[in-house]
Amino acid sequence: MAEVVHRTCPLCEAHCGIAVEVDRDAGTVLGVRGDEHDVFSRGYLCPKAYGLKGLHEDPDRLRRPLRRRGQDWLEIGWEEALSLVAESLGGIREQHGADALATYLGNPNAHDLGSILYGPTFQKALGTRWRFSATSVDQLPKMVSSSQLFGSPGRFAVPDVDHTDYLLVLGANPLVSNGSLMTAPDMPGRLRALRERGGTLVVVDPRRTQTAEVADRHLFIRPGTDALFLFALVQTLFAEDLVALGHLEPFAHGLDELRTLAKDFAPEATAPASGIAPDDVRRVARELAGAERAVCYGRIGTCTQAFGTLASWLVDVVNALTGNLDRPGGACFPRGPGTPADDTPRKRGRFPFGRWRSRVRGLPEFAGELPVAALAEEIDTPGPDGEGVRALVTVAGNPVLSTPNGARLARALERLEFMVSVDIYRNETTRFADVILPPTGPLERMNYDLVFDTVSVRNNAKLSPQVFEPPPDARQQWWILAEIAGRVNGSGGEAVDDLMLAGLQHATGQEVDPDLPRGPERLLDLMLRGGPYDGLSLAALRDAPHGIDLGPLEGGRLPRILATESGGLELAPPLLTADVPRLRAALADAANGGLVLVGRRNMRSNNSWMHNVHALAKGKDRCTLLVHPEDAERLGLADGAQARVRSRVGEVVAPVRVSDEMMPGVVSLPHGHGHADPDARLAVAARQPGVNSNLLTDERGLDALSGNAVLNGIPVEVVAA
Ligand SMILES: Nc1nc2c(c(=O)[nH]1)N[C@H]1C(S)=C(S)[C@@H](COP(=O)(O)OP(=O)(O)OC[C@H]3O[C@@H](n4cnc5c(=O)[nH]c(N)nc54)[C@H](O)[C@@H]3O)O[C@H]1N2
Ligand SMILES: Nc1nc2c(c(=O)[nH]1)N[C@H]1C(S)=C(S)[C@@H](COP(=O)(O)OP(=O)(O)OC[C@H]3O[C@@H](n4cnc5c(=O)[nH]c(N)nc54)[C@H](O)[C@@H]3O)O[C@H]1N2
Ligand code: SF4
Ligand SMILES: [Mo]
Repeated sequence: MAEVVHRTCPLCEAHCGIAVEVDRDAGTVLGVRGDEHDVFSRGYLCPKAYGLKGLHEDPDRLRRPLRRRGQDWLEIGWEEALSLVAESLGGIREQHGADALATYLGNPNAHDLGSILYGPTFQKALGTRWRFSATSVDQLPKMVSSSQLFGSPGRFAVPDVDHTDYLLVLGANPLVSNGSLMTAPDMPGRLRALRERGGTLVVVDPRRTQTAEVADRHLFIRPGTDALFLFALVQTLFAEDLVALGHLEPFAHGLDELRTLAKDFAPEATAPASGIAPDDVRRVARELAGAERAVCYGRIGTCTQAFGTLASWLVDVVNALTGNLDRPGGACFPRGPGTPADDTPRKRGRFPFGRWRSRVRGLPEFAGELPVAALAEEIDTPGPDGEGVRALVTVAGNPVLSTPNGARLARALERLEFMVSVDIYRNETTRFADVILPPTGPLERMNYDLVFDTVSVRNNAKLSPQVFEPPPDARQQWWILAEIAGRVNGSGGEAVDDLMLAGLQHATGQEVDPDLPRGPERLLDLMLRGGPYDGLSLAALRDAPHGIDLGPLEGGRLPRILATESGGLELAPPLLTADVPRLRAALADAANGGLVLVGRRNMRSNNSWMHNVHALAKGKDRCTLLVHPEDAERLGLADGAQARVRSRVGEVVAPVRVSDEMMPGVVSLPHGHGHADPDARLAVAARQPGVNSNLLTDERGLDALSGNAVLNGIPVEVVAA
């Protein structure tokens, strides 16, 4: 019998409300529709949501633990698998110390409440400081910047797209990505509404993206130079006396220093490197200052580049200087339902950075983790006394396809003494594991988007019930993580769960509801009840299948929610300003004609892992190299012909698409492809494998300040193949 379950789509940050029609008896999905009653997404959906059916029914999706025996893979039971994992990890730790273990947590962890809650505990339980994640190929620079400006790495100023009059977008393509560090289902509708109320959209990108196509103006920028462009905006604001801090005035520090620093970055000085004409810079600065409500937003393109932290910082600085930080229609701080209330006493201080360093290259720790660009060398370069990573646990990550110099990482994984992957597929990374532990699929578990509540363009809360009862021999992700954490330390998953419960009861001042089962639900209930909204609880969310709207973003929350040492807003924090000389040196790097590579995303794919769903993967090859007509002619590349792309670390061959959507001198290749590994079990993806763009990105290329990988602006040579 057909039934409809309302929940959110867990595939991207937009977390749209969906109505999943199922035949429970058959265990099949009959259809996926947008939930028009969802308080936040109001029926919006992108094509990926239909992929949930394919994902649920995919015969390649793993359902039981796998153990590698030479060339073969055997299904084994959970008890055997978990004992093997605990013994192997425990044994290596005993012999070589905890730092012989490493962990890598990938992106889908952020979309699963179980992982969000139990992941950190699991990492701590292993005792290693060699913790890695997709953070350092993503938003790490923004976190470093936020930690210095606001005192907390997870405090993001989010563009109030629904109320702004002027939106400046750098290095993001929300019409395709559906937004990031900006949870906003239906970006097409929201941008349309902006234009309809007379607002202006300006996009700064080396490619005329789908978002740029609908914008009022698009400015090509040479990759890696956003910090120069943003500093030129800052210089103009000071020079033309347009700085107006508004309510930030009494507690904003560092204004004089900013003014002094900006002097070297006048629009004329930055134009040769950035490619953005001085008049265009001044116009944007004046418009930002003149608009009633304006906001600047930067994402992947501004983070995964050589000056990621400076660019991330200057985005917030521009918003502050124009009086748009912490004000409706500007950049606001969402009030996450599962976060502590504003009046909770907070620890103030200088946020620690570099408390330990990676062994081989000395890269700094941040918020308890090391840059993933260092993972391969920490495995393949043993120290004189045998130091180095010998065992790895990956959880929902595919670093062979998603981190720089994937070929070196693949070779390194082969050397490990032991590897375990918690993952739903045997893919380019997990195929190196000795054991793969598959959790339930996304429709077989409840969820709550704890992370995205803190970056939503509208405060809201929604619970996602599980759609299907998982099969009896399936295990939830939180349970697997708790079991490993417990067993390596001689206890079990329940002991870990009990400790977490005790910790959260203490932190929230709430008593657990004894009727709730073990696991994430009862922890979430504590957080909601102890959070900023009276009356919110698990039960309240259960009564609201289409979500609860908690109102628009608010302004005026600063300085209350700041956790800096001074208690103020630090506009020129020393850790960041110390990196400005490096940027000054880049002024001399005027575009020299060398080709550089950037990435892009595609509407029907999701990083590296939805390519095994036929409904999404079918159709034309999307893994193409975009080349500007002038470059194509100079290089002798014809549309549709194959090109060989080379960088310092590797080469790939990909079909060319000649298009003037590219800035001359810049080529674009999407990441997440390259599914030709014969040991992977991805039958559909293998039919149209594409190439791995991270065979070209260089593990040596880092944003020197944060250690984040440079995935855009890679120097390459392109020749006809
Ligand atoms: N060149 C280049 N590289 C990039 C980027 C870029 O723009 N350009 N973008 C970067 C960004 S922003 C990110 S976030 C990273 C992503 O990097 P990763 O997180 O390493 O990679 P994903 O492709 O998201 O892989 C997700 C993995 O999780 C598995 N999986 C999916 N759902 C679940 C689940 O519910 N549970 C478990 N246990 N496993 C699951 C999938 O099978 C897959 O193995 O890639 C980065 N890499
Ligand atoms: N369909 C789909 N949606 C996704 C994902 C997916 O893989 N597919 N991945 C999800 C994830 S994990 C994330 S983090 C988000 C990312 O979401 P977005 O940040 O919107 O990412 P992209 O669409 O890759 O857009 C990045 C843009 O930066 C540009 N760029 C490259 N280098 C530079 C530069 O130096 N300066 C400037 N100004 N621009 C530059 C590129 O041309 C590209 O247009 O998307 C999420 N949503
Ligand atoms: S935009 Fe698409 S993938 Fe993202 S949550 Fe909505 S339906 Fe899912
Ligand atoms: Mo990401």
